[in-house]
Amino acid sequence: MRNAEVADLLVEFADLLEARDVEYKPNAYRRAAENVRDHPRAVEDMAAEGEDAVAEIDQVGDAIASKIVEYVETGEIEELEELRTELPVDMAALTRVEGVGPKTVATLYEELGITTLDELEEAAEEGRIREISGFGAKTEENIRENVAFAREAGERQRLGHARPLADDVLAFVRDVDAVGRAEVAGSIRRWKDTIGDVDVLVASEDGPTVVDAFTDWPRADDVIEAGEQKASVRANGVRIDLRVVVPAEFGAALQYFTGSKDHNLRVRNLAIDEGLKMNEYGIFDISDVEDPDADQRAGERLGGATEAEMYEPLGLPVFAPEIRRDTGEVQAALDGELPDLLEREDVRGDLHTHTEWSDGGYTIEEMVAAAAECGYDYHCVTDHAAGPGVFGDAGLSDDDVREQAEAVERVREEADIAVFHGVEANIDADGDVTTSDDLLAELDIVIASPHAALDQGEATDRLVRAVEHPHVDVLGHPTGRLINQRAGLDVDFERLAEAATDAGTAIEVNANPARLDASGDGVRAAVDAGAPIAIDTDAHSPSEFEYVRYGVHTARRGWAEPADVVNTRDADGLRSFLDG
Ligand code: DGT
Ligand code: CA
Ligand code: CA
Ligand code: ZN
Repeated sequence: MRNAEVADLLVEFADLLEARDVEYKPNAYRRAAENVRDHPRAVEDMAAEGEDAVAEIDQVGDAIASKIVEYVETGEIEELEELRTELPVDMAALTRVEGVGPKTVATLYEELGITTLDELEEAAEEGRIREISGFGAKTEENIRENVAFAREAGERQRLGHARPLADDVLAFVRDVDAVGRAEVAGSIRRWKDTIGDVDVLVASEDGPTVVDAFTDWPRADDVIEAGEQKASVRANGVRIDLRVVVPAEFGAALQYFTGSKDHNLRVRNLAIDEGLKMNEYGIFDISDVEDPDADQRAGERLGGATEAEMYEPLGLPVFAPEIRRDTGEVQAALDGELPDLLEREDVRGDLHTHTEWSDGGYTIEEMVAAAAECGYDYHCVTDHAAGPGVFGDAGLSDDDVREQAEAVERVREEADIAVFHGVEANIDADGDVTTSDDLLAELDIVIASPHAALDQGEATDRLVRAVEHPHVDVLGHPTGRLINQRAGLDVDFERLAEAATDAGTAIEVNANPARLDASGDGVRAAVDAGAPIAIDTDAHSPSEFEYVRYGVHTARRGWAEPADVVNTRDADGLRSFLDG
């Protein structure tokens, strides 16, 4: 049983509770689900040790732990089965449609008997949804437009879900005696925000032995296919393709299977111009070959053991996988203008984090200590200010923030690193920042993020207003998207980046793997305009500091160099940015 299976069940539980208007509990189930999904241990094994073991997982309380144990032991959760009987729908698929939440699903079922995505699409096309009171033609149109997005979202995994599995399988195959080099390839090596499947490439003279070991990987739930040099398994809901090649052709295969297809096409065309042929077996001079297509290895072999051997005959460097996107990287290389990309070690602190004062799970002291543990020079405490889109009592009032300032001051006196205090304020539908200017003026740092009206479509003006606000230092998760779940705002990043440059406001790369917002394309616009960038984890617990790598690699997809990124500065450098 996969952790993903248990996590999906908890999400469904949350949705069914929400459909019945239950408060608070749904969010607890959702948070638990995400921590179960990516927990390094199999939750099944933990369940065998009892409820207490399961409750060790971050955000999993006793009640949820007991439901998980019930599922592992009996194959079902009684309470969930009852909820399903009352609302027998494909909740996961339906709620993937933008603008369709669990309560809408309940209404659609009660009014029209809709249970699946196909039925929803049909009802929208036949104009039956607008007939429901409170829905209207605009809602129906939205649903019709968003069904395709929802279908696609079901087929791709978030990077943050697939990447830890990829790391694990890579470590596992590297330990196999018959394996020489091993690397991931494909979209996972390019750190794309969603992943179709994980590609693993191994250099070995003994394919069958490697395939045997791979299909015995303990985390593999089932073997999809297994041949002499290739195999595919499924693990925690992710398909993993393994390919074994001889060492002399490893670089060629790695270059080929890393992609992207468009990057490879661009490079291959350069090769053709030079009378060369490159493919997954190597790079060849085919000027004396009559029929080069007859044999994939025909011609004079120029290289293929390493990626460098593949690119070098073309006068090209080994491109960082993140920028192999055919967005000008080949021309930049020929012009000697490739960026010197940001690295994780360049990041010296986090600008956006939460504590138990709002919806985080840990104290100010604990979060500061964890930041120091990461080797950071400073830490920023930015809990939610009350405002539109901040649920329940998670948002702090002005008085709360002032009280927290005193608490931060006490921690600051004992801390080994610099501590900055601020808030994550809210941008309303019109672009106003809803916290009072008086309070914002007292704080070291102000993040402003959209949390409400995330389905309004085009929102560039709204965000431009926010970055131009005199007290705002960082625009948090600009589009508000949730990968595979919510498309978020439509933003013209070129225009936003210009405004951010003029105002001296940083555009955030929110490194939470559900967000990766701004994405690589947004970062690229910021870099081109010269706008400052902030890489933030938005950590709600110490373990989430680890997300920084997703932020760094996303920024690299947008060609970010250390100088583009505010939090590569030391504490004094950050202070001068915030004061500027
Ligand atoms: P994914 O898995 O959908 O997230 O994206 P990729 O890029 O990992 O794609 P995948 O797994 O289908 O193939 C891995 C790489 O192999 C891809 O990036 C480029 C290369 N590749 C696969 N099929 C073709 C092809 O038909 N033509 C070319 N030129 N390259 C291919
Ligand atoms: Ca792939
Ligand atoms: Ca593949
Ligand atoms: Zn936040």
